[in-house]
Amino acid sequence: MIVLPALVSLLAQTEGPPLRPDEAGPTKWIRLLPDSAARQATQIDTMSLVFLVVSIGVLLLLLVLGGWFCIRYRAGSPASRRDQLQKTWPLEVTWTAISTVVFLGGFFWAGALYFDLYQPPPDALRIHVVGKQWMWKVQHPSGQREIDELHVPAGRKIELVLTSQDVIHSLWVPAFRVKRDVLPDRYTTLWFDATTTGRFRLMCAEFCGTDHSTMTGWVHVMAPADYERWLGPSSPEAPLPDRPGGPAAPLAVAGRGHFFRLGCNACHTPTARMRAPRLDGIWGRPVALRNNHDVVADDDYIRESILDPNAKIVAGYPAPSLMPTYRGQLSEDELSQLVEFIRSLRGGWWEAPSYPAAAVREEEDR
Ligand code: HEC
Ligand SMILES: [Cu+2]
Repeated sequence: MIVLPALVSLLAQTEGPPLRPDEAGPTKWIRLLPDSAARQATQIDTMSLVFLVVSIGVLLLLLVLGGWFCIRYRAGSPASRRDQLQKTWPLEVTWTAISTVVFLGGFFWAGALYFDLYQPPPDALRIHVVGKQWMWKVQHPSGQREIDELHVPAGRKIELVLTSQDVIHSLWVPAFRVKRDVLPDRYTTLWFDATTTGRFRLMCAEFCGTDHSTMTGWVHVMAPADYERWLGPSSPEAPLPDRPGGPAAPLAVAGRGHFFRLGCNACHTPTARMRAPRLDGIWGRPVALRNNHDVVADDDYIRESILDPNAKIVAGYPAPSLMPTYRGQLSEDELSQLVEFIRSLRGGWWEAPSYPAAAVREEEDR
């Protein structure tokens, strides 16, 4: 019966100041769960607690009844064995119905939570994260970069767009109760709604080589005003990304730099001479393919179109594709920037100097 003391300490946890791993001080009780610092965390904890209580209830009922019958009807006991209950329909139907409702209820509850966790809301702030042996590289929409640190505003939906530049990793933030595999050659996403400001561990949860255990960092959840201050002024006038010493260019502006550097503009600008599909407005929309299927233009589709143009050819264009592959010509970071550029075209084509800071802000506010 190890669960009972555990349950007590779990309940006790909700009182008192939250203890952080980096905070020294006497531990008042055994900590079963890490901090709970996101809306998702509260939902998941509540659900786990209810499942735990229901399971313990059923367990206790069976144990008590089983034990009681063992003793009362042991061999040689004088207990009467005459009035045996016959099968009754009302009883059968009642207990079957109750357990069905309880367990199906749990199924739908967990299912709803699962779908919520796996569907980032469209108005989330998108931050790109690349895992590599053995660090996390972060790019904010306004161009700021950091390593093994992730600054986010509290009270704002955050979507992390994840990919790996080598092996499989997994990003885990225990205080948010979210974890997602980070895979090479595709994007996965993870989203959360941080509620509490503070510093919380983030780590790799998939053994990824010798120094896997050092692949950790911190999520800093800041008050929105502090986050704005932390971002600092972004400079959309700097069209060259990563100019040494220069201010960070917004991701989409950096991506636009690659678009011209790699010559995508020869085919894909609205005024280009070559025949190629327009990229403005495709984001999030279904694209009709040559093989009569439809595919929604999301991060993964754009990524695949760039690295492997023949994988999915747009309807009305010849196979093999006229578009060359760009595999090996872009780092993961640059690819994220290019994808963000194409995403930024969802509201229409824009020219470099006309991409104002206001648009970046608006993008972040959405
Ligand atoms: C030689 C002309 C050419 C160049 C250069 C070129 N593309 Fe393409 N691109 C095409 C053609 C033609 C298609 C349609 C056929 C296909 O799906 O492969 C296409 C399709 C695409 C699609 C899918 C569009 C849709 O409507 O679904 C994307 C995204 C894309 N290209 C991005 C890029 C990017 C980014 C670059 C630069 C790194 C680039 N292209 C360079 C010709 C080109
Ligand atoms: Cu890892």
